[in-house]
Amino acid sequence: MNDLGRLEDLPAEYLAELRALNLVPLWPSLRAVLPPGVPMRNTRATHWAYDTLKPLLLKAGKLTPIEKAERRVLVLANPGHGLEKMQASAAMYLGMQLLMPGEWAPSHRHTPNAVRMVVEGEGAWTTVDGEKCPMRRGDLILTPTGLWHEHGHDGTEPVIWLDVLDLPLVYYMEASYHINGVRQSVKSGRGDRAYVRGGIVPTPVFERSSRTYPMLRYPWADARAALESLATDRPDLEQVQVTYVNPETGDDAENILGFYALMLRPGQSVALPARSPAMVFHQIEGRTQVHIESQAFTLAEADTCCAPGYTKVTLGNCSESAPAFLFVADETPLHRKLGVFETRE
Ligand code: 1HN
Repeated sequence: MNDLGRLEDLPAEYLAELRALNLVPLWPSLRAVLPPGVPMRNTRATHWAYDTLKPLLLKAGKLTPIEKAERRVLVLANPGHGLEKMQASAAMYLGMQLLMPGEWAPSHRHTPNAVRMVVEGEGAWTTVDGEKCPMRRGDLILTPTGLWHEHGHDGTEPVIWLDVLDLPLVYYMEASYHINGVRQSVKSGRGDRAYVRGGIVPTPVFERSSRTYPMLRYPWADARAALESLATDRPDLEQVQVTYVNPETGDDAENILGFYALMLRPGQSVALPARSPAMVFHQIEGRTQVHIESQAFTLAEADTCCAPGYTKVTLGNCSESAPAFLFVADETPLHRKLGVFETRE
């Protein structure tokens, strides 16, 4: 590769003249913005252990009342991006949110898309677009772009969930904003019941469904059962994985990030090829040994980690007798829409 001219090679007065006119020479920076073969990535393989994070989140519950926080969240920030950027990867934001019994996180809507993966506790609910979604461990609840959402808690123990948003991307696009609302009135009808049988979907007789997002809650019991059925039906299948999709269109559940559940058979190890999107892994059940290039983490239950794009990842079930279950989020829908998605062997 030929060397290109450096900024220091140019006369200072010439550079000053350019700067005064808001002009910049490309060639000194060309290799930095367009590196050979593999992109520059700020995203670093990072592990957040739940047992170290949880006491600090509970402490936030004591230090900051919900009225002073609106959303009481500790952000899982990737040090490669700088902690203040609050990014897990280029397009993904992760946070652990705490709601105490009796608390209410008021209704609002915003341009970034969000999902919640429920980690711990009973009795909380999220109302999205008038649909009251109970929150139980392992459930995935969508709050897609523009839909009103609020959280409440009628139980007796703290409830904690993982938020995944495409906030870094939407913020970068200068398209991130929110609007505050009032308490929603709950409408009848629940997508998780109406769409409970894959392949058999409600057919409106009098009018077509006007909902862009017909299913907002994906119960863990159904996702887990789908994985177990798939593992039994396809003993040859190496990657026992399901995708959370819109049941009417078959497209990804949201526009920008992709969401999946993965089962590792007892003792199984799976090598994922290097793909362009960054990935997030959250342990729902069991323990998983994760290798991301030269780094290794053991994901215990409720632990979360992320891997940069263009990087091989190996997942190994630590148990020889029980399956392990993981929730996965990635940037695949975004990369496919932009035409930059690739897999490398
Ligand atoms: C948000 O609206 C929630 O509604 C959680 O629970 C985390 C992080 C950034 C921006 C909006 C929520 C968020 C958020």
